[in-house]
Amino acid sequence: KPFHRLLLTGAGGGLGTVLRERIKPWADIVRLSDVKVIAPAGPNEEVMQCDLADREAVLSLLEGVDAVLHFGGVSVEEQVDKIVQANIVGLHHLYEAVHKQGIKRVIYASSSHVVGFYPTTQVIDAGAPLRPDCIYGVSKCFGEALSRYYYDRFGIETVCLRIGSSFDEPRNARMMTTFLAYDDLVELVRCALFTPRVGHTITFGVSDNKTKWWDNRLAAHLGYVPQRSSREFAERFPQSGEWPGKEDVTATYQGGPFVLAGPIYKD
Ligand code: 15L
Repeated sequence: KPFHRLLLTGAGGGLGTVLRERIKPWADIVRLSDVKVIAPAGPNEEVMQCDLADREAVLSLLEGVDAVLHFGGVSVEEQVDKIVQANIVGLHHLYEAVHKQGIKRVIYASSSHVVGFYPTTQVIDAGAPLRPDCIYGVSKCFGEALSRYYYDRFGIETVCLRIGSSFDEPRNARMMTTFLAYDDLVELVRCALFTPRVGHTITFGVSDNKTKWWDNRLAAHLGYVPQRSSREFAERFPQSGEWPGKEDVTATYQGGPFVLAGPIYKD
């Protein structure tokens, strides 16, 4: 198989669960980690419970690993402290360990919320200045910057996947534009992992939906061609033809409802 040992973090999350089943052909051993308890290891799997904020645990987690699919961390707007621990402190632990172990490539689950304050009337590419729409989005900007640094300084390659909305099907009108079908997610991860030279690449994770906010030409070298589309679900949200609705502030920005969250503190 192409890899001896692949690490998938966040293996108990929404996308981790999908990937766990689908990446098996790529490695002799898939190491799975999550902060919570997940289903026990099956054949050719290893399970290691790990809190990204725990430096020693992360250093051990990366031992013997050949490439990383980093889907761990906080994935929505949350208490600022939790986001900082997992997505900032924890991500630094991860890259420190990647460097120590001589690992050459990371696939980083970023998010479209790094640019969620762009209006829905605008099409942007990966060169557009960041406009995060929440603190969670800001933490993902940190991940894109940190991975850029580790490439420029140490030559560690990262593909940042600015994932739109990856679910079994679009859940609201906005997701008709941001939808990333699971099949396309797996294909995008495959392209990110197997393209020979990626340097530091930023790509939008989106299916071939009818409405487009994101131009992926700057990541054309990945060879990702989505096969699925939210068009398959067109009858579900017929009103999305009139998108964006003028009266709905969450339809004004690409980030949708995330733009309204505001920082969340403990007290
Ligand atoms: C994200 O970044 C979240 O991780 C996911 O749960 C979705 O809400 C998605 O964005 C989205 O914008 O739909």
